[in-house]
Amino acid sequence: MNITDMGDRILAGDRRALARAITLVESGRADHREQATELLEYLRPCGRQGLRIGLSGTPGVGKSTFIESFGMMLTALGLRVAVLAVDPSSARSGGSILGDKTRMERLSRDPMAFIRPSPSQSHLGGVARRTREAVALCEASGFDIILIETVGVGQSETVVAEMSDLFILLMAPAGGDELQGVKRGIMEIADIILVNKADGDLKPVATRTQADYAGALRLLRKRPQDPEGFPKAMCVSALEENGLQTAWDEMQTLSGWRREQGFFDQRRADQARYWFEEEVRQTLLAQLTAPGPLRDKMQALGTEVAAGETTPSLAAQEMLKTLGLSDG
Ligand SMILES: Nc1nc2c(ncn2[C@@H]2O[C@H](COP(=O)(O)OP(=O)(O)OP(=O)(O)O)[C@@H](O)[C@H]2O)c(=O)[nH]1
Ligand SMILES: [Mg+2]
Repeated sequence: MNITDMGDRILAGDRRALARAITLVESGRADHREQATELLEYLRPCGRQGLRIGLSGTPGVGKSTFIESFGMMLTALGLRVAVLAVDPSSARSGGSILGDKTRMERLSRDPMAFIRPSPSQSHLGGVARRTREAVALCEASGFDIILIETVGVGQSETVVAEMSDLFILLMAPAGGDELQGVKRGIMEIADIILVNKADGDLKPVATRTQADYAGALRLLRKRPQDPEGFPKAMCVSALEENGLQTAWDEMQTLSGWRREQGFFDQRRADQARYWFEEEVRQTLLAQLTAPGPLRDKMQALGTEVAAGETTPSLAAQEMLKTLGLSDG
């Protein structure tokens, strides 16, 4: 299929074309990269925007269950929902969502939904780019909501937050000790904390946990991009489908306010700049570490520095000169 054809089909909402295009952006082959770039450029002027919702939480907290019931609620409202994932580790074999298809059985059969397992392996930087491009493809294809899931085990939350309009943290009901274990940095990027499993025996614990998080959020520095009352913590039950409508209402309130105040577009602009800079950094770094004359030069200079034959600064200057750069 030629690129213009593929682009037109995506714009027309053809799911198979979308799936093929995502495969294209996931490919590492140079000719595929070129085609992917061409395709994304072809689609860019369409200007379609979805709401990008990042979702993170530790293994077992209920992300898949939540996406299934939240996604079903959204499609019932007439919204088209795409689900993508950023999987920080290849440890979970074969992509998380695919193994989860049973948990998202209804959603994966819903014609209003599109579920894409995370691209396997590779470093987080590569996965980040491919996911961003997949987001762009889903938007061009007319999806209203793009859910981007990640397991909360480290850096991947930041990666997902940097490509989301709203960042949702799913938490388990827990005692005070565990609450302390939540990294401050993660709390600081959360827009809404949802304490899941607020049902059955866990309900009282969930309510206390929610109050604890609400208290912790109030202690954080006020962010300009938040209206009164945000970020906030709420209880939900993904299993019993409780609190999902309220959570959606809050997400709309927040994104609506940010749109009106200009923070929504500002955030996307900042994110675009961030990813541009990140890509330059990563590409430079990749050139320095991939086998070749640049890496050889790095190693040779490193050996000289280690042997005391030159200083780190002088060697760095020489390396930058080799790259056609200088530190001024
Ligand atoms: N009681 C209760 N259990 C839930 C709820 N949501 C999920 N669970 C259960 O928690 C377990 C883990 O749920 P998942 O949805 O697979 O969690 P996950 O975050 O996707 O887990 P990973 O994919 O391993 O990171 C399952 O046994 C679910 O049935 C809930 O709202 N209430
Ligand atoms: Mg899961």
